[in-house]
Amino acid sequence: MNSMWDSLWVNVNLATMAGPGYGAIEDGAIAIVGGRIAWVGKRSDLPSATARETRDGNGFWMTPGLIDCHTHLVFGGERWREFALRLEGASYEEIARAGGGILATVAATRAADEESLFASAAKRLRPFLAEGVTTVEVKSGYGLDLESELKMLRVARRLGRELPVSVRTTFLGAHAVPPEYRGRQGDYVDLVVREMVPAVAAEGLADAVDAFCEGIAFTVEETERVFAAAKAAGLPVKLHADQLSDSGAAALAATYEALSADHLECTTEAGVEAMAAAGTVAVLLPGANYFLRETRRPPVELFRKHGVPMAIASNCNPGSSPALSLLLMLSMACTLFRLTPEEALAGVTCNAAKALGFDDRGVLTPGRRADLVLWDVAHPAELSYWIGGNPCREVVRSP
Ligand code: DI6
Repeated sequence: MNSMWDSLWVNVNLATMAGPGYGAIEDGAIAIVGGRIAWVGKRSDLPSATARETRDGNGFWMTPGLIDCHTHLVFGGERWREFALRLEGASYEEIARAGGGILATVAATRAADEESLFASAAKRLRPFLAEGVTTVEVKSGYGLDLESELKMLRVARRLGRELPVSVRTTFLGAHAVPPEYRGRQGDYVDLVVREMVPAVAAEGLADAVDAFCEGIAFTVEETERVFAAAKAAGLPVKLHADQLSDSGAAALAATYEALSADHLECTTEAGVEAMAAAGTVAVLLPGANYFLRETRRPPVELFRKHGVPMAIASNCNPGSSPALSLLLMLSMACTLFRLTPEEALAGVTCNAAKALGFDDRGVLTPGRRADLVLWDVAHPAELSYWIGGNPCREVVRSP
């Protein structure tokens, strides 16, 4: 063989995430052509192709670029006062019902211009990028009127153009009922369904549609209307499901072949079975569990039993998870939810890719995007082990 590779990494251990045991290849090599992985294997099996550039991995571990598949990164203001109130005993729901919570952030986001929303979101995004995140999902849902929702989605798209990260956007108009529709929830759902979903789809600003199906948010029937509108607009769906109570939301998500159902602290076995049958990914958000001091846990044993893939995400948002570290979420997924370190890493690579509908990333195999991270660790389990610190030494991102 005499083909030419753009670059070749040697002296590197690979956690390919394509197979059990991290899909590990010790003393491996990985070659890149045109931003795609061209060859992966043992260094001893390297074919005799030449490379324009050969890189020494220093004996470190390499993983796929990390994927944060559930964030609310774009928002105005912050909510540290609520944190203090909750520490004094107020519940998340009580604060929301009193007009705080999501609606407080809606007011701040509506008031903010696009430039300042971009600046604050970019500031929050940078620590993720420094930790090897190469793909991030960003939701709207703090605008709750058409113009403000479009503004959030435009800012999210701009993050992907101006920072070294792929951005997937999700329209979350059904996140809360805005103040001007108080007492007229059905009218607001009409607005979401008739105007917002079609407009967002027409402008090409959303890759998926999400909703918050919960006692303090939208009912199963209202969520179904939003999902039907999404399907009509040709957009896949995701769902904030069973976070604070079991409303059968996970099963609803499965009925609509949702890419993912997220949170799931209160999901029952029937919901898990439905997700398994539909191929819906369970996105677990340990940051919210920790920050809200929630004691219920997502049914991890049932996800394993029924073969539902589990992803992990930061859920970065000002109210329930002001998290700026995806690696910390790996640690929390293990300590709080009892995932294994291998499951946690799969949760931010191959399974997070599935949760976003990607089949071109999340594993190190030929043909996939060359989104790669080099870590100064002796074993990939260390990525879930350290609390704080950042062993990321280099990020390679496919253009
Ligand atoms: N569940 C959450 O944890 C976030 N959204 C949702 O539906 C919280 C958003 C917030 O409190 O601002």
